[in-house]
Amino acid sequence: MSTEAVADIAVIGLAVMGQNLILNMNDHGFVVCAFNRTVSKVDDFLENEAKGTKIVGAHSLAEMAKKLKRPRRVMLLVKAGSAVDDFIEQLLPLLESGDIIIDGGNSEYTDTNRRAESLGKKGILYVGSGVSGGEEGARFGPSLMPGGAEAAWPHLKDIFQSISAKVDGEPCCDWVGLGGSGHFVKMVHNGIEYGDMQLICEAYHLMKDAVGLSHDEMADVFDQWNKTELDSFLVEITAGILRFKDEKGNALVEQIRDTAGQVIAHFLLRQMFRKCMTRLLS
Ligand code: NBP
Repeated sequence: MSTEAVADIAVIGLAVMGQNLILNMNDHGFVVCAFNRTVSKVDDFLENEAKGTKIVGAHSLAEMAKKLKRPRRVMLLVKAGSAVDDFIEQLLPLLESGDIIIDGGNSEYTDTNRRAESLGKKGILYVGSGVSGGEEGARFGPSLMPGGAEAAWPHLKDIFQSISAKVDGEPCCDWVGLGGSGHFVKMVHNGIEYGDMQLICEAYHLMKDAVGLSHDEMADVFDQWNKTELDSFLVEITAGILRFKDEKGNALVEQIRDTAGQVIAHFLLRQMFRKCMTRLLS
């Protein structure tokens, strides 16, 4: 692999979020250098999903740092917690003052505050960015909530606003504020989303067990609500989920064990929505 400084940004973490954000950046004309703790995944990615793109890879962090244009932009999409601290520690000897580290994972905002403060003293511009929209958002347009060292923003704005979702042409991404504010906003955003999901579940419970509506009738109510001020992604997919039948014609939702944690519940909703849409469109 060549070590010329060709890449606009590096992304570390080749699970679903990292891969999809890299492909999204590539679609928007940016050259991305991919790296992962398990290095074999770099080659797998280059030989499969990234084949035929401008994406480059690195087999070590040192090689990755050499491939980056200045100031270096390195985005982490790894499991929140110690993995982020471990990568920061390994990156530090390879970076110089004014280089930028972005944590795009779901880090606790207090951790981001701590990292932003300690890296600021070393001259590294640290950014914690909420990334919302799951794997499809990452691939085709996430909502991005960057915050931290504001001097990093002019170097990130073009990439972040290009790859983000757009509403009426406006990017779903702007600078949020200092320290861990990006991750704080993501936490509030998730809190609202999960509160919304709880309300939907309680409405379903009352309609089903107190009023005795069938699944199709409940779906009609959600469809109706989606034409009012309650219009939203979650209300829309709930109608599809309630209408979704298994091979025997029974409502599939009743066969999902009611024991999921919040992240799994979110995931199930998305999976069910995808299945509903695939069936409806096929
Ligand atoms: P995961 O959260 O499953 O993380 C997988 C990545 O973390 C892999 O690159 C893995 O490397 C690396 N990793 C792990 Br696990 N432990 C590590 C360690 N101790 N040291 C170094 N690297 C380590 O991936 P994801 O679902 O793509 O999510 C990435 C981030 O984005 C997370 O913080 C997540 O909370 C956040 N997020 C996810 C979603 C979503 O819908 N999935 C949405 C929004 C935000 P390996 O390949 O070597 O094991």
